[in-house]
Amino acid sequence: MENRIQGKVILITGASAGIGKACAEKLAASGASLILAARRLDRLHNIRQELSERYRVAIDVFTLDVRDRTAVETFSRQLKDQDLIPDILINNAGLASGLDPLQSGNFEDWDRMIDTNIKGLLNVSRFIIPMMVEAGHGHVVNVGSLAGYQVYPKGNVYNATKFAVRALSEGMNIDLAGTAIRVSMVCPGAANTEFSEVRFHGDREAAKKFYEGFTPLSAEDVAEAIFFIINAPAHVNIQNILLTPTAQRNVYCVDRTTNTNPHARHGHNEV
Ligand code: NDP
Ligand code: 8X3
Repeated sequence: MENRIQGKVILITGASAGIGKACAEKLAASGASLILAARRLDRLHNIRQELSERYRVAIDVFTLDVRDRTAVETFSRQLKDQDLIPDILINNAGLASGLDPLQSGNFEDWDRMIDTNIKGLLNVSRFIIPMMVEAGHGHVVNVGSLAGYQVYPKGNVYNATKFAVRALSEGMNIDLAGTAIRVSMVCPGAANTEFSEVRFHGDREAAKKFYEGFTPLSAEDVAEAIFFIINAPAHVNIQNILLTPTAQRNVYCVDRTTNTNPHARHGHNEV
């Protein structure tokens, strides 16, 4: 396969773990220059050191909370000042926080998810896309989810944020008609990252149980799909890839050899 990634400047939000980190590795290996952003700068420094030594590519790291609109604006100005105009933006930063029925939902969890997954994605897009428009080219990849297609019990607000990512991806694509800028989305099913640990507020046992009894996607599987999307020729826009573990046909149909999962007992992911 032709490598169209080489030499591209790629901004990845949420690059300190999971899918974002796997994208950093895959894209560095393909010769891209990377701009990595997340809140945990220490992790980004380690990733930069490891990848730049191994692949000899330029990597800039920035501490960034995508919820903080002023910080995102300052960040985008810094990029401009340093002539770091992203050819590709991977809007990956996101999380699930809590798993509660709507009627007893935790307000802080709601705010965290809405502020990160919807408003954070909007903040970054709002400041980065104009740079692409000015440059006359660009590609935005939004990380949606299978959870943006089907609602599952107690998923409520997380589901809503990922439905929103789908709507925003379509909206961005339409609004950018007439430009050369492509907008794509990747929608993974269950992927074994720190996602569940974050969702269960640091409860590693609960997180581990979620992935028991079937083979989930890995962060690298998702990074492969993103690579495929952004490596397409400029006239091709792969608008969406929905990928699931083979054992997961939809959010309710997961072929588990064990049924010890706390979600399964409550319906989500029950075969
Ligand atoms: P991880 O928890 O492993 O990684 C999440 C990343 O997002 C971290 O790098 C974290 O960095 C970053 N992040 C979270 N909040 C913020 C913030 N406010 N500002 C900047 N960065 C932030 O989870 P995944 O890799 O699995 O998640 C990545 C994306 O994939 C999310 O959008 C998630 O919804 C989506 N997804 C995940 C699936 C899964 O099953 N794992 C399936 C479908 C979609 P830091 O804490 O350092 O800021
Ligand atoms: C994460 C996938 O189905 O575990 O977006 O919520 S799921």
